[in-house]
Amino acid sequence: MAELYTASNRCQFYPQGEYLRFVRVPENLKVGEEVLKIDVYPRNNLNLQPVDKDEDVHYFTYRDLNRTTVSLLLAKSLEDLVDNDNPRNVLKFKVSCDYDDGEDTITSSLSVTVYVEDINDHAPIFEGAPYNIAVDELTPVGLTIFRGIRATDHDKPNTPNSDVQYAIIAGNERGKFALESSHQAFLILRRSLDYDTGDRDFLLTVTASFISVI
Ligand SMILES: [Ca+2]
Ligand SMILES: [Ca+2]
Repeated sequence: MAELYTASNRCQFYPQGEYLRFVRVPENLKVGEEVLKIDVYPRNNLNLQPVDKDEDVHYFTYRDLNRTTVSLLLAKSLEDLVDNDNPRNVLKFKVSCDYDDGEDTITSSLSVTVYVEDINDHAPIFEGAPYNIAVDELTPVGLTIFRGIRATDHDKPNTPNSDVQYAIIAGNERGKFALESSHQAFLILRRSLDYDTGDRDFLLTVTASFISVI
């Protein structure tokens, strides 16, 4: 009887001796979906607590699966964390439960570090398009005639998911224009223009795309 009483007031995480769990989840994990399972039994007054930043713990909740196991679930969307000018990749919290030795309540806990992976879920968007550019026919070949083409991609900054590549895909059949590079969409005059022979209107189509790393 005494043993049963003790057991029901203990808290034990498994595997024993492990105090930190690391898990990777995609940013598009849905609210209510599982982040990870934890074996903890017996357990008393299980709860989630903050570690560094108070707000981190609000992204998670848990559900009892059975006597031995709980499922940690996503409670709040992760979508805005990494698709952000100041991306946050890591959320930390701890799972705690109480151990009552008959005199004192001792809390034992397992720290959880969640790494949020960016998904390529934004396409580049041109700013200020369409662009109208007037060029003098006497403009020397090689001159940069427009620096205003710019597209932004709201995926995680400084990663392949948000890097933009530019290309002229139509309207440049006579090769009059070029972009400085696939990363720098400065428009350069490649061949001389002659208004009298029909160089009057060019409708250039420029695309912006993310870099495929496949
Ligand atoms: Ca993207
Ligand atoms: Ca993203």
